[in-house]
Amino acid sequence: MVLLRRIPLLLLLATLGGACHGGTRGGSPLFSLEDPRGDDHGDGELRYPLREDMGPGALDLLSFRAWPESGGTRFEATFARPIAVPQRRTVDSAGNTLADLARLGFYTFNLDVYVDEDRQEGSGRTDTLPGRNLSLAPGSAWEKAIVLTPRPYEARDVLRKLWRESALAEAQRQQGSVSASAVRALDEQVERQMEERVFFPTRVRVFGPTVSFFVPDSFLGGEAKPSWGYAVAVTGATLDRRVELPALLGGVTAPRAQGLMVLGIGPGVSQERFGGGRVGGSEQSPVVDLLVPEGVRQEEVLGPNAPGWPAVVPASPALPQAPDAGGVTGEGDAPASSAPLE
Ligand SMILES: [Ca+2]
Ligand SMILES: [Ca+2]
Repeated sequence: MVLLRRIPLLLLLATLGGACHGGTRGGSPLFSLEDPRGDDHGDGELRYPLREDMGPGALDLLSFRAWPESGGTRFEATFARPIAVPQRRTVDSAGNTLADLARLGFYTFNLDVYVDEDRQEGSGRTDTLPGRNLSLAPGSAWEKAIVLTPRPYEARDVLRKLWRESALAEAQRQQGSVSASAVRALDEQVERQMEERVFFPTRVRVFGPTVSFFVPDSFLGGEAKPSWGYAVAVTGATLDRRVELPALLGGVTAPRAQGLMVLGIGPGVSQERFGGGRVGGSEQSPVVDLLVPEGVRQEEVLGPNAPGWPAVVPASPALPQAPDAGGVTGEGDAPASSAPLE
């Protein structure tokens, strides 16, 4: 399947030359953001797990772009190294192969994109998805989240469950007990948030170091605008949905915070998670790489005294994009973002 996908891409590349990017149609990008090479180290000390398929560079985001496509927007992320392809080796007792579990053509990472459409302080959410342990700055509160993950349908189910649990826990904390009808109302509220706010792409292409994914206008309310804020983060992905059962002993301990398909971080080194984590303190963010605006340091945003994470606005006044986004000049080479260059 991968091979079949590549053939038309190569033809397109040959035909359109520099005008074509990673399998999208020709033309100018809606916007283009760059991220430094070699900063796939979280707060500066994060280390990759001891795994052959995930070494330095694997989750190092270099660029994030958006292209117009019929009925929506095609986003494109490029990493420093080719994306690991799911192999046909058995990975669980049911006989599933990695390729069975990760059908979209990648399995090592999640890419979260939090979109601040109105850029109004106090409008939107500042939390991130479970397990990212990161908060947006108040001025970057998001309306929409796009979550590119290897198992989108499973991820959706897990997010629904986690959001329901946290809504119920919060209601219990405030009211003591919660009636059946109130539980139903909470579930409906969570369902609305899932529908309106979160999108899990399933039209995905992987090509070398680049992954592209389609997001329909019906979700974003139109094509992606350079005047919106984008907060983009890369995490390591997990494929299973094992549920921890901390309450078996004693039944009163609070459940450990669970993540959404996310590989955690801890001190030392490990095959199971990222290493180099801090000892003590609150839950550390396992984010490996993220975009920050000029003047903001990724290592601080992911550090122990994390300030709120500000989104990047591609058309920020500091570095305005060319007014004619549909022009032919600079095709495939849109002005760099306000993100710091190397
Ligand atoms: Ca990077
Ligand atoms: Ca970065």
